Amino acid sequence: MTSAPAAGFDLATTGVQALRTMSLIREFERRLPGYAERDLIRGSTHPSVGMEAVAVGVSLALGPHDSIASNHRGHAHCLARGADPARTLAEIFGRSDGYCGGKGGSMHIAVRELGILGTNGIVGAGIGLATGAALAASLKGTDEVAVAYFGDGASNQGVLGESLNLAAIWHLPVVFVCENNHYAQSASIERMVAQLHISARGTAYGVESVDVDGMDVVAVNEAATAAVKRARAGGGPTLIVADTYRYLGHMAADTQIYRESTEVDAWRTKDPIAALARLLTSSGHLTEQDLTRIQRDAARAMDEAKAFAVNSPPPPADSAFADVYADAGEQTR
Ligand SMILES: Cc1ncc(C[n+]2csc(CCOP(=O)(O)OP(=O)(O)O)c2C)c(N)n1
Repeated sequence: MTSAPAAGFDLATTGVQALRTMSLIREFERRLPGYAERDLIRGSTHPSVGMEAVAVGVSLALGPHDSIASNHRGHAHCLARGADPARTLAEIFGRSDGYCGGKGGSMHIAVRELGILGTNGIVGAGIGLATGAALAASLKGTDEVAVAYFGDGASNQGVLGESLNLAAIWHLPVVFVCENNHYAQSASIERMVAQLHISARGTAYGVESVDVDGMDVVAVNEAATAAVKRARAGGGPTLIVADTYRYLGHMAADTQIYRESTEVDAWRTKDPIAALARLLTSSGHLTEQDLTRIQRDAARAMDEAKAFAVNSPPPPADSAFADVYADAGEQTR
């Protein structure tokens, strides 16, 4: 269920925008396994269908100069941050009009102008990158905030403890967002972690830590807004642990023998998009026709993105060694 918003989350504007973006992400992600089957995608992609409320709730709390460091399940983080679905899909297809010229693919999507430091195939690596971006902001004296997205599996990586500690002692403007979808690939969190309350790890390092319903975009946004406000004001880091679930397999080829379909069905009843749609219609902000139009817009955007991506050529062979190193003297953000 999506909670009734407190002051600050305006259903008419932010709520409708959240529904549109979540619907676009759902449409984008649910099409990926089919593209992989048709060999439009080489290598693995990790869809986040079911988890849309986290990326969107957090992104709506950010300003234009903030940055995010993402993980292997990162398309939603990019799209919620404002990445163009066509250029994102072209990157995933390995085409030259992709954000990284088609040479990065699903797990290396970086968009400097949007503060997207990159999706990342190394589990946990984005945590250190966001902490570094926050350190840079702090040293430069800007009010920029950095977000690290990572999973429950990544919470077992040592870099989280190191980053929580440094962020705490240096009051860094970083928000650690753990998307607890209950699985790390095929391993359930119960098999991998003795302390199931991941937020306790943040508390142990002296970091403000909160648990939030990750299927509730309003709740996520309220937690993220508070965390970003604190960070911007010099109040230091926050760990947000969002309880969520991925409906599809870890990646396209996943047979999912490690979980019961009844478990998936139970989580689907808490669907974050359906819940927000119900809230927006019951509160009179949208009609059933509006919902149909939003869904149709998302489908059309994806049809256009697919046409753009398939018509984009692969990067030319002689560009293989371009973009490997930054140009000398190039400014960093
Ligand atoms: C350092 C490292 N170890 C292992 C892997 C293999 N691997 C890829 S995704 C994944 C599971 C990560 O789980 P989690 O952090 O919970 O994110 P989720 O996939 O659930 O979104 C693993 C173990 C990797 N890519 N990098």
